[in-house]
Amino acid sequence: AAEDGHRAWLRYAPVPDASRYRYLPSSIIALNSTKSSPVYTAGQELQQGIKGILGKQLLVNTNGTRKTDTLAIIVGTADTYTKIYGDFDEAGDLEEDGFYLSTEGRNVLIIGSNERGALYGAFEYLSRLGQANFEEDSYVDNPHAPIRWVNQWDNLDGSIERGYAGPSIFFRNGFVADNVTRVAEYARLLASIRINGVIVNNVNANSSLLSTRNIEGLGRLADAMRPYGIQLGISLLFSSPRDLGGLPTFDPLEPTVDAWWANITEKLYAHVPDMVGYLVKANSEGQPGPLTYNRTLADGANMFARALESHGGVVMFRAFVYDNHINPANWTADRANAAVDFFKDLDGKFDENVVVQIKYGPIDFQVREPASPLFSTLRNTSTAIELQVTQEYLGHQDHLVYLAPLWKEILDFDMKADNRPSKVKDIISGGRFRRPLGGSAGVVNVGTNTTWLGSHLAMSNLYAYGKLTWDPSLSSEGILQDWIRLTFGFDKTVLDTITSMSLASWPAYENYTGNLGVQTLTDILYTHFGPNPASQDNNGWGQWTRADHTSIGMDRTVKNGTRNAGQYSPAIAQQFENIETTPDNLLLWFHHVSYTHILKSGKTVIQHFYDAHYAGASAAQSLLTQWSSLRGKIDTERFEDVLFKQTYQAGHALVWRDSITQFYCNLSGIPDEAGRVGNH
Ligand code: GCW
Repeated sequence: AAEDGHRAWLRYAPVPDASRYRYLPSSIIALNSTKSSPVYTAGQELQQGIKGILGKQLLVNTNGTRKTDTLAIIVGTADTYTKIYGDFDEAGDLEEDGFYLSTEGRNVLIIGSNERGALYGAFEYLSRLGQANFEEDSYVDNPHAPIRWVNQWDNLDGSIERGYAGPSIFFRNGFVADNVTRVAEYARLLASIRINGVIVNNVNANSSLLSTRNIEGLGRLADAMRPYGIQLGISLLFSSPRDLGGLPTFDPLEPTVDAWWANITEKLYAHVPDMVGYLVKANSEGQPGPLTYNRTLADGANMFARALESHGGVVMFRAFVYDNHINPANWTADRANAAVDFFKDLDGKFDENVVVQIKYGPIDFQVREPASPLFSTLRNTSTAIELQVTQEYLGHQDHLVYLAPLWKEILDFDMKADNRPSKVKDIISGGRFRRPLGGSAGVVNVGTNTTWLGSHLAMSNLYAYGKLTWDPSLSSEGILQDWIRLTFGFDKTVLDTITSMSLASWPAYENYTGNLGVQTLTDILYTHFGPNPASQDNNGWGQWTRADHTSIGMDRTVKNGTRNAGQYSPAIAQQFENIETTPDNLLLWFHHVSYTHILKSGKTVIQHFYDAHYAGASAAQSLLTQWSSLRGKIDTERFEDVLFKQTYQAGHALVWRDSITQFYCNLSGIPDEAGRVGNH
């Protein structure tokens, strides 16, 4: 059972009704594959998976041969396939990283547009078998966007910023780890959800990553991930030319600085020939950047773009640039304005291999935010969305919060640029503004914990992240149920219970931590864990609620506030400017209102706070009850592990409920109509 956590959704557990499978090919042909290539990996994976799921040991042949007298599972690239077997009809429909899967002919065909696509097809086939889906079918599956990366915020000393699953699998004591077993296993998990790039170190980067020893180490990490079609990338510290290189400056327009980066980049490619690129956090939260020299953020990004260009690498330049010392006494100051303020005049000034990586909302991974207005501001710049699998503001993996519904709300949000359909998902794919690049980055932060994320149930978020980067039209529930079957098996009660728990979890968490768009009312200054509404205001971080004795909320209107609503396209701006057309769940994000303001529901704001916090905490009790009902239906180890977490969440939700309701009761002096708050 400990193994089950480790193998996550790739357990390859036996399916109950394997005999329903009409026939099983008797061999696997991994077309012309050499050891360590993704097609070779696909062959091995198919062998291992079919052994586990159907109990049959198949031989793997790594040479394509025209004659197949026996039925075979043929896996390979379109090129190799056509050379040996001739054309197949769907060849023209394949896009980069896509695949064709056919289970209805004589042979099972798994044909990738490239090697990585072939591996994705093999995982797809195994996912179907693993869920006892034996339907005969043929289809092409292509990715929604080319960039499907994860970011790890791992430090060289082995700690992980905002990581809740133990120390790093990538680094130890200042260096790249010697043992790369877990790295390869992580790559395998990621490949199965069609992730193609991993940034291995923290965006708050360290220049000693670029030491000779570490560059060699990065080569080993890349070697460990390459068989899974995963390319390595790194985060860079902007001031490295000075800090590590000993130059007097790190000015991006200084030729010696340019040359320094070109040289380091050469060195990196010598060890990591397929390095995917760089991720850069500049001029944010104390990080150095081009603004230090009065250069623009585009000057900074393009410096890395030049160094990477001839190698085919991409620069992910983060839009998370803001001043964390803004003045709360200024009614119109607003951190939420920062990204558009910094980037709007730079649109079109970035090199072609730069992608601006934008957090989903204008502040910082809160339980509820509107989509960032930057998505519709940049028209001539490629963009990607940054999501967080690690639950920084969302309960540190000690609370169950299934995040696919939150992500989908953002991805499906229509920015109405130029009054034309402009869903965030179609902007980041490159489609809406016809950009060559785009996609997503998910901050994952797995660690050495055997469960990867420190919680069995949190793994649904990693699974869903990958699935949505590939196909954002998938439903939250559909993704979840695939994951449940693959992770926990076929018991109908288990499926229904975990489904109901997961789908209730984000609304519950929002209810007991921060409703009406007020943000997660957590401790802003240090832990980002547990209730601390008092910490939001009166500091330079700008995650303000503006709560006083009579009123609450950020006035982000153009007419009277920070003008943030005006950063959206006119149709959306008008909607948020106007209190009547702002949805209740974003009311306090955009408006400053009295506690007695009447919501669309007919309740006052303060009564909604009380009711929602009680409802949320009660839903958290129900998560525990529901999980408890699964005793005996899940192996003891995973059952007990999750039971412990759910017990904690149930208790912590009460702490949240009471802290928040008491805080606002004290502040407003308005008692709870139901008499639950204020009289003790
Ligand atoms: O909100 C902040 C996090 C930091 C993080 C930063 C960022 C890596 O609390 O821990 O730093 O966001 O995204 O850069």
